[in-house]
Amino acid sequence: MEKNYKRHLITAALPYANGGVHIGHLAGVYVPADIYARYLRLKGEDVKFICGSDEHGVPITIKAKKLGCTPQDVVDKYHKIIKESFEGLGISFDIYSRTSSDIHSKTASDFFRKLYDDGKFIEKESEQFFDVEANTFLADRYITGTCPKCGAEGAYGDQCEKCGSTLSPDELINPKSAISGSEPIKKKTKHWYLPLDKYEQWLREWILDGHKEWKTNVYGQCKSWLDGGLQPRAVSRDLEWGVPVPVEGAEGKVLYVWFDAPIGYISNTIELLGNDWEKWWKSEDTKLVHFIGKDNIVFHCIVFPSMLKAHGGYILPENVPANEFLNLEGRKISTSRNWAIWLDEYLKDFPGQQDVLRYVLCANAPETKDNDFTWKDFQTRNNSELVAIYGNFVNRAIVLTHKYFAGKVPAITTLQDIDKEVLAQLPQFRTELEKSISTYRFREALKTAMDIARLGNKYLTDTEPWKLAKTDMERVATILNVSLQICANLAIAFEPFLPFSSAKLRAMLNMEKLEWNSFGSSEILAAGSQLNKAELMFAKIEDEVIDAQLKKLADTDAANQAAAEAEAAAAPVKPAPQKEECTFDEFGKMDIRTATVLEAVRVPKTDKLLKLTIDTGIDTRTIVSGIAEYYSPEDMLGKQICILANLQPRKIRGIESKGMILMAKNEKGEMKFVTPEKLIENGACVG
Ligand code: B3M
Ligand code: ZN
Repeated sequence: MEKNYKRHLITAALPYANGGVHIGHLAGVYVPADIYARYLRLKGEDVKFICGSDEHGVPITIKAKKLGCTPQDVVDKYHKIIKESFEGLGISFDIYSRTSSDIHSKTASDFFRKLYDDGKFIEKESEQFFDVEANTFLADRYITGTCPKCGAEGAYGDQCEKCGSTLSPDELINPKSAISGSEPIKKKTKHWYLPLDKYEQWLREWILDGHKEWKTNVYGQCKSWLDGGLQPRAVSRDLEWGVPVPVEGAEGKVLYVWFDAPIGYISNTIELLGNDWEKWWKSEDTKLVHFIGKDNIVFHCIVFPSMLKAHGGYILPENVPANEFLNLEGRKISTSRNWAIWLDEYLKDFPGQQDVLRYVLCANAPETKDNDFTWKDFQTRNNSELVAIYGNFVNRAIVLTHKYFAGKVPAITTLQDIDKEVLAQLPQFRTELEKSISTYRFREALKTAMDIARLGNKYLTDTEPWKLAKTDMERVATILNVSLQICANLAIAFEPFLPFSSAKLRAMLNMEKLEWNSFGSSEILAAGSQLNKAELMFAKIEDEVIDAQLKKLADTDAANQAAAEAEAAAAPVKPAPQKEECTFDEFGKMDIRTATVLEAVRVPKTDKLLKLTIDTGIDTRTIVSGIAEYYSPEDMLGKQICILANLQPRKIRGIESKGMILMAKNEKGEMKFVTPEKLIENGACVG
């Protein structure tokens, strides 16, 4: 049995303020969290929906360095973009603050200090990479080198972006500091560790025994972490940017970003509520739910709960409904390759169409597995679901009411069976929706809401009130009353999902407010009440609009490809490793001499071969050489070159080749022939 909670504290992962928000974030975290928060508010529950920017961590300092500004500049810029775009999409946070705020710094610092004072940490010295020139310890991301797995240059100390391997800085070949470019040394440094191993047993009981109802992907990840055994985790870093470690002698050290960020949920609640915050975090009748993406599961299910447990006095999350990932047009979303649809750009490109994106992202939410967003599907869902089903039904009901009853809700005279059947389904829809939403199955819930519109559409098609208008106005009145009651139910049912459309519909129906409690009723609109003018809720999206978006992606793709090619072209070519030693005698056996090309022709039906007639000083002979990709016959004509004269003759394409042209060849396969620095007679020996 679900406990009776007095309050609902809902958190959504704090986005890193080093970039914007894209559809992957939205589908995974913010749209479902917002649906859940809106639903509970509509039910009259006491809800606080908390979020903010995550403004610490190494990637932000790297971005600042790249842009030549301060980390604060970076987070100021993106905090604003993120906050405004969330507002634009109607994500209804009660607060969207930031972790560079003073309240946060104090809250995180006090939290650490309490754990420190209570002896909950282990202090440990370890050897870390240190940049002597820049006089600073190096975070894993700040060390680059050759990937030990794939040989790519520029792999980071935590990951190779080329082959995707997770690395530790010690594994890198030729590690270099990304700050000064110098070779880092190892230096001792002290850090504080949270001994997660000590919480393992407790976590097993709390999650594996106590929360079997968690989503399988979440439960499964927790189980595999716990089965693998937990290790103490460092909660501090040698870094300038972050919340300073509040311990004497800890200058130059800050809290690890994953230690301070979840405390951001608490500090943002404090900022929102002042002294009233505690009952939201410390009272057993508050239900805490974290909405996150799957890459954050360990931090929200294992690390943060252990921190809360170590601190004492805090409640724990009742659920962590993490989602999987959303792909874009069949490919993984990548911020560095700009393979994404950014929320701020969407809002500019599709003004007034926030609900279309909300609808498509919820309908496709990666709840149980990774899912794909395509622009075609976006168009189809808009045109054949939002426009053709929901919008069409509402429009018909309201327009007909204006036509036949001057926009006044007509009264019911007698209900026929078909009317009763339709109305009887409304409370059932409510029960279904409640069940789906409270178990975090938002796609299913959205489908149920759409089924109400489907029902309405079918009802109008079956009863055809426009045909009855000449003969039976009483019947028309009943049908339209029923239809309008369905519209009112739709306005409520869809509010958590499509708040902009619900607001429009509510205005058209002249409903004072939307309340979940009225959902299921067939008497939401009083007979005789006046409707407002019908307005279009959704507009058809034309092919050109979709094509423009697809072109944007194709351009991104082309730009990425060009950049990759330019990078490959600019990459220094590594020389081949030295061959095995040879003796002086072995070398002396080779007859290398100068020669001049007298004739040159392509070997027919080959791309690579030239047949060269050579004056070697001692004879005129034929050599077949695989240089045609780099030199045309005209290029070679009359050139003085060097040859290996005493190479055993061999037949190439039926032509006897006596000797070999000496070419300098790099690892990319590019070739240049070797030539004496000044002309010399043919047959001069090289050695
Ligand atoms: N900023 C990671 C992320 O955006 C991180 C979440 C913090 S939640 C406390 O994926
Ligand atoms: Zn690699």
